[in-house]
Amino acid sequence: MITCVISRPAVLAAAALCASLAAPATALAADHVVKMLNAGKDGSMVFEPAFVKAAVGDTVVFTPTEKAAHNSASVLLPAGAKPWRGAADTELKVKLDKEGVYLYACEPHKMMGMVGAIQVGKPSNLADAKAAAAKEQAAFVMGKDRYDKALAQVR
Ligand SMILES: [Cu+2]
Repeated sequence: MITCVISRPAVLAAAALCASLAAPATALAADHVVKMLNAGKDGSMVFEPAFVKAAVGDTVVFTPTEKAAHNSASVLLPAGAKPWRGAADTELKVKLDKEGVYLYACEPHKMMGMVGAIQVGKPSNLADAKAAAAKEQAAFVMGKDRYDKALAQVR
């Protein structure tokens, strides 16, 4: 015969857990971590993920997961957005205040296709972003389709 005995402290702990699970979710702005890697799913010298879909007020955290003088610098921005340029192998937080498409690159490895894109809200400047991406990619020695692959995910 099995007897189920729950002590009073255990019941209280269970009740507290249920209360915390039932608490309404607060609408906090999200952080999107983008790793800077020497090698990733898409090859060598990559941002991962190379495409982020975010909301206005969110933050992208460029993280030097692997070090090789990686940084993140903006290449194309929606109107009114502030350019950024991170230091080598250093975490950089970029707050996304404006709607649109953002292109960025790792300055030392841009020629190797170490680039990425961010979509915030409506991609109203997508045509400009595609044109700028095509121009940039033409000069790459490898990873010539990385901006295209990132921009193909814009919805
Ligand atoms: Cu790099």
